[in-house]
Amino acid sequence: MSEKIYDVSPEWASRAFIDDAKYQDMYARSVSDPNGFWGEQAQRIGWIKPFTKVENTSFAPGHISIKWFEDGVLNVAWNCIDRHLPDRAEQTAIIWEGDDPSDSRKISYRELHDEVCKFANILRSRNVQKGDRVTIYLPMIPEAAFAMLACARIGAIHSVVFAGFSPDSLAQRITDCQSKIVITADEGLRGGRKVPLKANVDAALKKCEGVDWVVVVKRTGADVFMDDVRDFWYAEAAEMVTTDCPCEPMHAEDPLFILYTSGSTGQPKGVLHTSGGYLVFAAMTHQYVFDYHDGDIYWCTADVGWVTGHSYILYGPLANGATTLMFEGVPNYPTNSRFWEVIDKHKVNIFYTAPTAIRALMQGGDEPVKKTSRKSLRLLGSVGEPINPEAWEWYHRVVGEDRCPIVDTWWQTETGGILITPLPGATKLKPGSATRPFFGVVPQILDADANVLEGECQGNLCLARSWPGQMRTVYGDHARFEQTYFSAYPGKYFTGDGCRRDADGYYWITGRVDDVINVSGHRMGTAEVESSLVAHAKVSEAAVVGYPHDIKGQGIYAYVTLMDGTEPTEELRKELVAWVRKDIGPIASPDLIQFAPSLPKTRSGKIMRRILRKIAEDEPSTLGDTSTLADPAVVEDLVEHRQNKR
Ligand code: 6R9
Repeated sequence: MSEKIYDVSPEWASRAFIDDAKYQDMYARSVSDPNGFWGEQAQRIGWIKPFTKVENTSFAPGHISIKWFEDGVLNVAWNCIDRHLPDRAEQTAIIWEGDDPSDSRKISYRELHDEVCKFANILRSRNVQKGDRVTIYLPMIPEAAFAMLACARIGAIHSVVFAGFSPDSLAQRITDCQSKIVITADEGLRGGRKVPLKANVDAALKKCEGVDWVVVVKRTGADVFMDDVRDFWYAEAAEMVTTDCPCEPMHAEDPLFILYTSGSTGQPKGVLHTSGGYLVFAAMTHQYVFDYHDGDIYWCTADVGWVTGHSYILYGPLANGATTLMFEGVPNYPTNSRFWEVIDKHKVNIFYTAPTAIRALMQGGDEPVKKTSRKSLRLLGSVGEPINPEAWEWYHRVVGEDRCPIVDTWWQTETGGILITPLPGATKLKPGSATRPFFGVVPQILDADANVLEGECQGNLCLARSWPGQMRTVYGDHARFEQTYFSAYPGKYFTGDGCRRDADGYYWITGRVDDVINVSGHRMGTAEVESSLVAHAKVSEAAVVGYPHDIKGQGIYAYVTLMDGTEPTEELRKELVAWVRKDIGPIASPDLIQFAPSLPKTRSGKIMRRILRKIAEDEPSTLGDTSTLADPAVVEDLVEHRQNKR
């Protein structure tokens, strides 16, 4: 681990909202008087009816219940748009930068209001009502933001499905939340390549029922199939509606959105977030972590299909009246300089991206960065996976020219917003550490026997109490919520992450300790990839683990046992990769497949993943205890035929 420490510069300590003394004070108050603290923080947003109660939460086994500001009434879209109209109607709300560098657009708060109202009226005209679910399968175009805010405006619950997911994955998510309407585009455009979104929706809808309407946004102008009854063009519908759409008053605990995320077992879970607490938390973290001041240009490179896009492209920034940049493209198109060119083009001050992108760009050397100015940059951020100190140093030295602090923000889909992070005016930085807890966050590190460890230690990361942005339930399955997050360590929320705390009380996230792998910052359940593989006629058994990958952080390593009599050929290997890619989506494609005559199992038939992980990581000397194996010879064969990293 890196031992370097970067002090807070005097300029940062004085310009930032929070310096170290203020952090200490506010943190102490946030844990000693959470009701007072959060009651005050909640005043940062507008309430139609003020709340009288702040926290009402329980992590008690059998009674998991999370409510914040529960008798308050608000509307999230009003807070993100209408509230700003008196002061900043002409200010840019969204800068949209297209895949093609010549394609960009600025949307003011007034235009955002009009577009969102039109979209909301289209939904209302199709009988979408408060509480109905709306599936959004869109590329990174402004209409994705309009659609999400339109749902929030009328109280519908959006479920955004990342546009890289396959028809089957989309169908599964539509079915789980019973959406009656799907919003998509003719095609997406990324890195010069087209993605057949409408065709994917058509394929998905062959596998699920109950969808009455498909709204299609024109992006590329491709000639796509349109069902006479079910499908209609967004632009045509938008001509029939007005730009006036009253906001639905919502209770703080009314759902805002569902976002599907992978876990250690079974199919992806619908993480449910509600209105009041989520918005307060997204807005507050956005302001303090990025030290967002009026007039700043802020860019988060995530996709709106992930939680980072929800909280830190859309809801947090817009609740703060910010200018937020939305980027349709990829870091290396048309060249490796694209990110830095966009920063110069739009004078970006705050830039938030993922370690996988940093590592990929770092491989291209310093020149593509150095040929750009980046003088507008003031702060850098990282999210999605642990950032290795080498990538951190490069990001700091080359991209930020030693002048921009880096906020390494740890959080999850489930947490709604950032929980462990430096604050740029308050926290000394250590490359690779997410540093200290945000206000109201009480991390604990536990050992396997559920002992809470003190001081310097390493173990499993739990959160001892609730915060307003916490997920409320798994959509339609509260028992699964309790089982997944509250059963390993009763009375605490278990994150699924391993963590070390150093002598300064800094937290170092070491990665997932469950059967979730983090590929390029995207979560993938090993069980999902396994069930896709075994669905192939030639596969008898499969076990999937993660292994260290230079760019992606983790790669997907699949051990596959074939049906008797099937030849393990290169061709079949390719076929299986393509199979999973088609079944789940490109992010789930195995990087390496090892054909295994059999898998290491205990005498009771359990696959010993610990051993498979060690082999994939090329650490056969640390296999540990193999005495419980039914057939120890299996391991030798696996070690001998281990696939090499590409
Ligand atoms: C926001 C987001 C969550 C998982 C999380 C952890 C990993 C995220 C991290 C990080 C180390 C960071 N993770 N940020 N690990 N340092 N700064 O990524 O949500 O897609 O749900 O993933 O990502 O393992 O548990 P999500």
